[in-house]
Amino acid sequence: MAWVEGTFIWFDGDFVRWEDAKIHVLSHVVHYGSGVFEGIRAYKTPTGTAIFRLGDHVRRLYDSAKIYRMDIPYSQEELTRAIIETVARNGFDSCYIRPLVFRGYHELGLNALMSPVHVIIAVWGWGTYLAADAGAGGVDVVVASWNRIAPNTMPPMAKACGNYINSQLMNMQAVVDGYHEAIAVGTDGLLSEGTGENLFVVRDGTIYTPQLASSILNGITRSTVLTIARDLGIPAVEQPLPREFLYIADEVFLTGTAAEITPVRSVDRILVGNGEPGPITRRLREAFFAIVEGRAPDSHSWLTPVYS
Ligand code: PPE
Repeated sequence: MAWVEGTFIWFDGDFVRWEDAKIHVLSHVVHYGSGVFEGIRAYKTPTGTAIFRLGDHVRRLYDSAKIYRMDIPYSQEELTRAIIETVARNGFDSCYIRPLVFRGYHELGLNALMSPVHVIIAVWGWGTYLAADAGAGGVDVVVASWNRIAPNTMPPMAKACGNYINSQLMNMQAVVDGYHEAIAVGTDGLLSEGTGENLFVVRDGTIYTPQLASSILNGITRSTVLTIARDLGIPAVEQPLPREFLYIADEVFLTGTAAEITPVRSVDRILVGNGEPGPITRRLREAFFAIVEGRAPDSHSWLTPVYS
């Protein structure tokens, strides 16, 4: 995936140069994973750069912080403006945006409440996330031998730094064994999600995705796909899904801000359908990119212009 550094990072209200955005090695977050973050994309549109579903991402950031008792020292409106300014200041046509709220340096020890809360916003160029050929042929995934974090251990709905140590175990297993990505099942044995993506399965013209209680992040691309499916008249349901549903699916795809809509070519080396991206995946991808790139009407008010 092509990664292009930004120039300025917003750090507690000021812009600092990329190479100067540093924290102490004894910051709480470094030792205990005590941070929450977002991943957002801005796209090039015919009328200028626009940020996709900015309000929903900011809201989820505040939800994640609330779950972890972190008081963000800015209002949602202030942070929203800061995100727009950071994109503008770095001058990208399209980019990935990473707001991060984290506990900083005070004293170590598990009591998190004493550490100061800091906020940064970074942006960078990020191309295709999962594999160079993801758009064309799709990715090969494996069902991980690790389980997804369970609901009463670490809350999956909070997009917290520490959650991703679980994702890393699965992703490393997949990559070392020659797959592009892993799919997690929950401790109940039912399908959950990818390491950084939500999961969709298509069979007989209906779209299925695990429900919120299946240890998933409440993905904004997931919600976008469900909404587009409704708009296109494709039936879509959220429900518990057994693992073997993947093997008999007509189509499987992953969704995420970074991954966008990525077709899955095989699961555990079993081909999905005939191994080509299916018609529903292709329709959803086309509709998704038409909206984010400003080629279709923004009927759900999902785009925030950066330069207005
Ligand atoms: N599940 C997980 C665990 C997850 O991390 C993401 C986003 C999603 C689902 C999809 O959510 P949404 O982006 O709202 O549609 N993963 C982010 C982090 C990727 C990374 O490598 O860092 C992302 O896609 O921005």
